[in-house]
Amino acid sequence: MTLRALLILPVAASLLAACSAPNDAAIYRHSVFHTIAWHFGTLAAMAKGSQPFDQATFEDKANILVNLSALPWEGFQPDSAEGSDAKPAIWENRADFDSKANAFQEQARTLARLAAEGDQQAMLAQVGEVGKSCKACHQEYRED
Ligand code: ASC
Repeated sequence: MTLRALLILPVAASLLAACSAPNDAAIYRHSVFHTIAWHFGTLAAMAKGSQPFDQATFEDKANILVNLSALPWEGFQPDSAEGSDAKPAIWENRADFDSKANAFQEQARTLARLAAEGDQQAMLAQVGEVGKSCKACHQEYRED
């Protein structure tokens, strides 16, 4: 390797990293969304019938979801779309994005309330409503 190549490589590598690697804010929100998907996955499996219904587990997961649903939003910092699936439209339509984020949190709170009340049919139906509120945002604001 020539001296020139040795000098250029680190510069090229850092430029490439700046262009394509997710930034810390994106890594933060991705980790929260993955954690949400993990817990929601159990609820969705119960709603689909691919996992047996269990009241205690359902209640536990619904409460976890309420707490997690408040967390991703501070990760959508200005100029943090780079290297992620977040569409620039988030920052162009911030009020709409925020209202969809709030709708998801509201649906999660309803899920936890229904879980505490213990009407199994209502709880399982509400899983679908939570899923719809995830999807509403993904359709407009996430690259698929
Ligand atoms: C999930 C997950 C999503 C949502 C969505 C709901 O578990 O990872 O993106 O639910 O599929 O429609």
